[in-house]
Amino acid sequence: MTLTLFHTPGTRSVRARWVLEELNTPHDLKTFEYDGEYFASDEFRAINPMAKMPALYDGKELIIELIAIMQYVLDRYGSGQLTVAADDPEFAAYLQWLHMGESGMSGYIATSFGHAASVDPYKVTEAHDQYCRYQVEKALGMLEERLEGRTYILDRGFSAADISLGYALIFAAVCTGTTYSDRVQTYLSALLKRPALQKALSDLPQEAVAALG
Ligand SMILES: N[C@@H](CCC(=O)N[C@@H](CS)C(=O)NCC(=O)O)C(=O)O
Repeated sequence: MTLTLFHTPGTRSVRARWVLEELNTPHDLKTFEYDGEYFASDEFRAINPMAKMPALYDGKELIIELIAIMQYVLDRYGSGQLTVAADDPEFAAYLQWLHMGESGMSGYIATSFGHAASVDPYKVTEAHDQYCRYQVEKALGMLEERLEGRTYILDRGFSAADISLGYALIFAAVCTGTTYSDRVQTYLSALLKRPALQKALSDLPQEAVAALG
């Protein structure tokens, strides 16, 4: 087996698991509970020099940025599934929402989550926390508009952009107590019905997963 995913339940690596499951791509899964001290150790930094999850190895090749991991798996192993070609009319929307889930949402959600945990070095100022929450609120407003008349973010149906966004919605609900409009909640509930996502969340307490809708 060439692909090895280093994963911590509930973290961004859920997206990597989800895409691998959607594509049915064989991989070896190495699961670690979150442990800041261990992640900072030389042993773990030999796996991921950034001391974070996720990390994907393809043989000796290491990829650590989540969206890059998704793109790598899609382009190398996906045979065009769940992605959009550059000459397709939905290409711009695809890229936009693929990245919105991480850069426009998860990064801010992670800051607010770390702040709420009140642990150094993740504590920020109240003003910065409010700023992060406001960024997520704006992204949710755009999502609300985009989902009018759509089940998934693209007209063609489910894509990797939904994986990016779906995880951001789960992350915000679980870690910052964010609640959603009926339309966004309906979208999240449709994503939660996907067997590949259920598998990617199977190592979390199932009451918490059920509470997501
Ligand atoms: N930009 C990275 C962020 C990765 C990241 O921050 N991962 C979190 C888990 S979701 C982590 O391992 N945090 C540990 C830490 O920052 O100490 C990506 O998109 O993969």
